[in-house]
Amino acid sequence: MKTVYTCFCTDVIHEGHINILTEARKYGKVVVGILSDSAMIRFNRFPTIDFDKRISIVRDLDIADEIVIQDDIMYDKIIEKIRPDYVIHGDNWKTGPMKAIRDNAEKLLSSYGGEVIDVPYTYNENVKRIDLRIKEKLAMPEYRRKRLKQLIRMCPIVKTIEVHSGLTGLIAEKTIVENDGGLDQFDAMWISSLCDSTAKGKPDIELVDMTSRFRTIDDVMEVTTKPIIFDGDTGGLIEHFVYTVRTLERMGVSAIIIEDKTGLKKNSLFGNEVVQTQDSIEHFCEKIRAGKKIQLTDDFMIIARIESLILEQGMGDALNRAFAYVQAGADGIMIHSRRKDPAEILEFCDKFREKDKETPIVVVPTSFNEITEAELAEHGVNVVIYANHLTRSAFPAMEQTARDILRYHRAKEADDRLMPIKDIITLIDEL
Ligand code: SPV
Ligand code: MG
Repeated sequence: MKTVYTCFCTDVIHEGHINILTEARKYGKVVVGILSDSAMIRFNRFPTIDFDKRISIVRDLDIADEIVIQDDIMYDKIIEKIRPDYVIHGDNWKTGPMKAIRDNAEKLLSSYGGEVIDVPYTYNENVKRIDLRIKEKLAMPEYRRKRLKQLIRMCPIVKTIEVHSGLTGLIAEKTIVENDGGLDQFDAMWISSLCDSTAKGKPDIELVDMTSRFRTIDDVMEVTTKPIIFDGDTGGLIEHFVYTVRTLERMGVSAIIIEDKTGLKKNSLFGNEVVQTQDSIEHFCEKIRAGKKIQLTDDFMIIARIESLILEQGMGDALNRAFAYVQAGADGIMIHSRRKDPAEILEFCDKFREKDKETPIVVVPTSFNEITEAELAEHGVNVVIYANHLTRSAFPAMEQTARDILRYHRAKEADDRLMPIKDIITLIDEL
């Protein structure tokens, strides 16, 4: 009896899956792998039901002879374990990022005479509707809000990219790459005060008011499902901050990061080149406590951002503040630096972790950009934020186009570099 293997990473079984299983039956004993949560989030979506439930929906079908767990996106370990004669999959994995998975399976199978079977992928109105419902569920506030905490538990490091509009939200949502024999995508989105202000042509001095910042969140939320970390600047007056927390929590934002500065806030990357005042520990703790007291769910996180290294107040001050803020109820600590060398960030993380193994640490490696995610994770960092990179990549490209049109008195020279019109008009999915 031959063995046929297929891997499922779905929350809902539909006719496409039944079709694969029915086909598989024709070839022999059917083994179904259920992809683990941590592998699923690297190339697919976040699961809307838990792992045990995903196993039981396949078991209830009563078609599989055996159910196994597949821990990795790539098939190396599972093929070594069960040595199937065939791996069967919908033919949608012949193109796009999933092609890397197919290539991997085919290569492994061919080493001992096994084969890949591609069955026509089922995509009809019904499947489309199911797909859309899963996406919509993931975008609902109660599902989206708690996802950052879930990701912090599941991922070695939560990868977060700056967004400031529906379009940049779509880039964060949909970009998947094949790299180092795996697939990868961003886990979360950062609504940066710098980039939200810059997109409106305004300085990053808490000038763009909260109503307008909420509007940006709404634009992003309309077209995405991933969790949002909101840059709340100083959080403003305590009396105002509690309203901000309430609104963000209701919208389904996962976390606000507030920085321990007071007065006219300027962007941290200016450091001491401009006048910036650090808040007192007592007052900032009061702000954290007020925010924690007002929130209604356990899902929402208030993350305290420490500016001591930016303002050259020393490592001792940074650590004192970190422990005080955690004591006041902060759900995470963001430590910032504008040095190119990550040494002070790593020293902070190591010293903080000596005493606190749990509280999530967030870093923003804009200046110390040579350090890798794996190195940060080794020092206990849980969330990495690429805080301004989509804005900084778009601006020079747009400026170059404007210059070229002025220089050549026509658009041809610029156009050759641009996204084709056909691609732009089909970029956005329609319902
Ligand atoms: C932002 O992105 O607005 C931040 C991070 O606050 S930084 O610009 O590095 O201060
Ligand atoms: Mg900011």
